[in-house]
Amino acid sequence: MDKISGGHLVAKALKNEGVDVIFTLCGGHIIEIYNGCIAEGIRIVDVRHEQVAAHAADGYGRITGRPGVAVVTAGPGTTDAVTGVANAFRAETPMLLIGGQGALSQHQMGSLQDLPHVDIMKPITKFASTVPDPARCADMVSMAFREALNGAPGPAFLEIPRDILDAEVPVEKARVPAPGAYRASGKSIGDPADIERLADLLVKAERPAVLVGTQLWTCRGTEAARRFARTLDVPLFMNGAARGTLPPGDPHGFQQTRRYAFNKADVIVIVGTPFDFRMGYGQRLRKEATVVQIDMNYGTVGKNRDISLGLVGDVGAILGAVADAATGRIGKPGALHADWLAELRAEEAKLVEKRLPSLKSDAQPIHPLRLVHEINEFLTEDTVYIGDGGDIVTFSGGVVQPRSPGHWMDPGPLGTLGVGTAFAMASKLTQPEKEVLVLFGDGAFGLTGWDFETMVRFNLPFIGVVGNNSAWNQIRFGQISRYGEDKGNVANLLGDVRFDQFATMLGGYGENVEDPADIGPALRRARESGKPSLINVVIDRNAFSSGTQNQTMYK
Ligand SMILES: Cc1ncc(C[n+]2csc(CCOP(=O)(O)OP(=O)(O)O)c2C)c(N)n1
Ligand SMILES: [Mg+2]
Repeated sequence: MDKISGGHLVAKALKNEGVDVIFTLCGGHIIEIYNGCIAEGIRIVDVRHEQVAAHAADGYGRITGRPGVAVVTAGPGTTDAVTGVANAFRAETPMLLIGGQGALSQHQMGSLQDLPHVDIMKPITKFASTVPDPARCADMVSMAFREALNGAPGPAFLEIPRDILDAEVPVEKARVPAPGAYRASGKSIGDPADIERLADLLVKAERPAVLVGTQLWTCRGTEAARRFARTLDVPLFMNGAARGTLPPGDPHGFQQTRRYAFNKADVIVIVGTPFDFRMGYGQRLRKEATVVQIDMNYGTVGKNRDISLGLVGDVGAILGAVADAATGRIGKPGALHADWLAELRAEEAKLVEKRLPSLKSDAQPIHPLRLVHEINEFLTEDTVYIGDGGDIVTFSGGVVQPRSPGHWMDPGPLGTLGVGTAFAMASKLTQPEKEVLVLFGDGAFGLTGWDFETMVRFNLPFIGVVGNNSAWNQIRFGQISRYGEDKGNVANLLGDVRFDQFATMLGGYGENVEDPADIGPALRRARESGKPSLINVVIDRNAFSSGTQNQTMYK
């Protein structure tokens, strides 16, 4: 009778889900999973900190649409990964964390690295469980995937005790769900009557405004959103991973006038992003406006703010269906809201004009806006932009425009510093033909920066830029404005670290930049080096983004 181990069954289930790489840091509890991965041809990428493994799985989930998988050992391996799982939870990313555990036969006896992992993970996952039997290993991995992809996606956690992973069971005793046979499509459009209502609302609207968020990318709804915007002639604002849905310069794409539009609009449609702090909990929308919310998650619709209409389902499929429903009702195509679009375009131009001097500033230390402007100029259609930092990334939000959807990555609403290197790793492993540029804050880079070495070891070239103000500057602003200079510069100043030298020490490419004219050439040399790189850019510590100055994140 053929036998198979629990660890090998785990790998079989990963393979059936289309997982081709796991992110891990080794530990005695989990080695049988490695053995299974070798047998199944799944790549093993080993990092230097479990937080990075979890963030990389989060990144993999965002980029591929398939759950990313991190495998970490029991106890500290699992607790180190908590932040990565939590980040994926708030960002609604599908991922699976597998944690080791002491042998079931020694349950509660005080085995090495024993902790109540499932209890720890419960509040930050959609599903968390122990695997109680080797024959259930593949079955429970597929169960975890189904739960991770249920509605708006999120992380799942499985704890697998060492004796369960190591034990061998007869092959015919183990359930191994077949590829494509244990999950359903979630591409629903909700109530068809509501599709008609929304089409009607938008055709009759005078000043509509539409915001598309990360779920649009999760649903791969780019084409539907483009068709929706063009058919209904509505302005589209893009958020999170939906940035790039319309390329820069598109007549329906707007970046600077969101607040202006939300203050004046008569119909506002919010797609795939919750009314959380980024939206002022829904309070930054004109009171009298008709507000429509479309989301994958039933629990998000109507939360924090009353709405006129809610639709739940695949947000791309819904936008496509609304465009179809509207097509027959529109007279002259493309002219439905021409005056309103022209008004927004003029306002947009005014705002761009106003900050132009800072974008072009020759000041030293370098103005942060000059740095992000240079980065925006440098991006190609195939550059994935990753923001990992405080104020420097807030600056970039108003300037950097990715040329394609899914080419903007930020932590999401948990605001976790330290995602950058891991997201770059996930990107270069899954789409090596794409360039990756990460903008780090100097504080953020330090949190997980040792995995720069992993990028070197696996030959994963990327362009890293450290906006170096030797401070945790986004927090420093709030402290100074509240307590004054004397008591405000507390616990927020960092040393002047030469991150370019850190890169070269680890076998990468590095340059130090203090003159703004050198930013562009340094970026190009980093691109040409074909190595993981860090350009250390010394920026002005006393320039703050308007978002930080208004402390909008705390309002
Ligand atoms: C893991 C984590 N710790 C702390 C914070 C709080 N925080 C938000 S922004 C910020 C400062 C970031 O500094 P840096 O990365 O150097 O960027 P800068 O603001 O200086 O541009 C801090 C500490 C956080 N968001 N995440
Ligand atoms: Mg800083």
